[in-house]
Amino acid sequence: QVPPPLVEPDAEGLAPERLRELQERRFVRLVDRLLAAGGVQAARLRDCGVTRGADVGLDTVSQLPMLSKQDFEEYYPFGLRAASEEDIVCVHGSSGTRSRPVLAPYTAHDLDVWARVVARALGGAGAGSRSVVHCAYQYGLFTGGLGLHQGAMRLGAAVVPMSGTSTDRQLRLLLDLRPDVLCCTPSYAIYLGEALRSAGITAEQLPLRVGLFGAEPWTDAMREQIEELLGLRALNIYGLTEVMGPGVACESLDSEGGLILAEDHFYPEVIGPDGEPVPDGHVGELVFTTLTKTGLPLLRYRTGDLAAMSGPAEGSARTLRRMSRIVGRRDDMLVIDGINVFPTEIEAALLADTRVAPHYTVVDDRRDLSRPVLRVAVEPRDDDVDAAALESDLGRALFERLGVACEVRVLEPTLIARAGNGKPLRLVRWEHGV
Ligand code: ADP
Ligand code: K
Repeated sequence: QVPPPLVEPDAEGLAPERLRELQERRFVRLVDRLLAAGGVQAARLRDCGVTRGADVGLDTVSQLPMLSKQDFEEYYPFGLRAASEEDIVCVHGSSGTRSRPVLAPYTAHDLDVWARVVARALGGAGAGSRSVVHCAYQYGLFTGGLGLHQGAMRLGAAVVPMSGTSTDRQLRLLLDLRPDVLCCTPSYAIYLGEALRSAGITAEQLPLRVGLFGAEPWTDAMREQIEELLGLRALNIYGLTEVMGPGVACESLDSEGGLILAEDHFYPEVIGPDGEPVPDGHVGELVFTTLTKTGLPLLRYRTGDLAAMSGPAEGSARTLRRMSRIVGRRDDMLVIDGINVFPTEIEAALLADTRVAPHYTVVDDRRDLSRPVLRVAVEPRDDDVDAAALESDLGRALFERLGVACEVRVLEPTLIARAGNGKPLRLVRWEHGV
């Protein structure tokens, strides 16, 4: 099989030395932009003795300050913005901690770069201007829907913005519009596949050839299941709102299981627990520097996502480096249906209700791959509480705060499992096949 052609050969096929030169140049300009914008990133650079871009280089990037999700919380809503108000053309967001969403303002230039990296990802999956892209990521503040949407249009494909429309309608348009490309979360892909199967539609009747699935962690077991249910090649797409959205990295048909990083725009580092650089092939935390972003340029943003880096696939025309799938998180962030959920947020929602005792357990239940469920068990303060009313009130409060439907159970006092130290087990992960 012939590998799909490059969408941006000048970038995707750059020789390593040329890439490095480009990254250096962009990095110096980024630091100048950050210094000119003022704000916390400029102040931290000055504290390190950096007063102009020419003071820095990628060889010494590890000496520069890092940024984390806490900075987004502290400088909410737009304290990290570097472009003027006139130049911001849209805002996206995802969940943060302490009920403050993570907000990302984009300039027209940023949206252009984003569309281009997503177009590359789709191109690497074999899509082209004759493709029909069925986009079932959520449209809205979340970056998934509109991110894939803009990229598909940039490629010249026809995108169908399905978002979270009813399953019946998803199936109908899959059959009637004959899309060759499906984009959604991997758990939704399994859900759709099972729905098709129950409707008596076989994979052979479907026109789909390839899918870009991401926004949440998944495994090779899920990949096999999706490929079998839908009769397509299932590829992994990765990104995060802070850095851009989906398209930061993506598998291609010829990338052999690694996700090709758009490292001409997002300079990657992998660090260990003490911040020290981790060599290729070893897992550490991904840190990104946005080399070209103007609305929300980030110097050394700690993602919390754990992965390993490697070189390009042997003999591939795609010369940018690859990262492994995300193998875990540094913190205890959970991702349910693509939505990031922090256990501290669950706790805050529960303890805001005075009927609830400070003993609770959150179960991240992934036994059914197509329907990950967050189960929350609480103990009431008083025995005579109306359990049904409390369950429905807490379910509503959690949905409002997290954007995720949780299954809430009020248990008898003392029923919640305690660890050796007598404290409740706060978080339990219940994996598929366990
Ligand atoms: P997105 O729209 O890309 O999901 P968010 O900002 O809502 O952006 O969430 C980003 C987080 O989602 C990442 O930091 C990571 O933890 C998780 N994530 C996104 N894509 C993947 C993927 N392909 N595999 C594993 N985790 C992913
Ligand atoms: K996510």
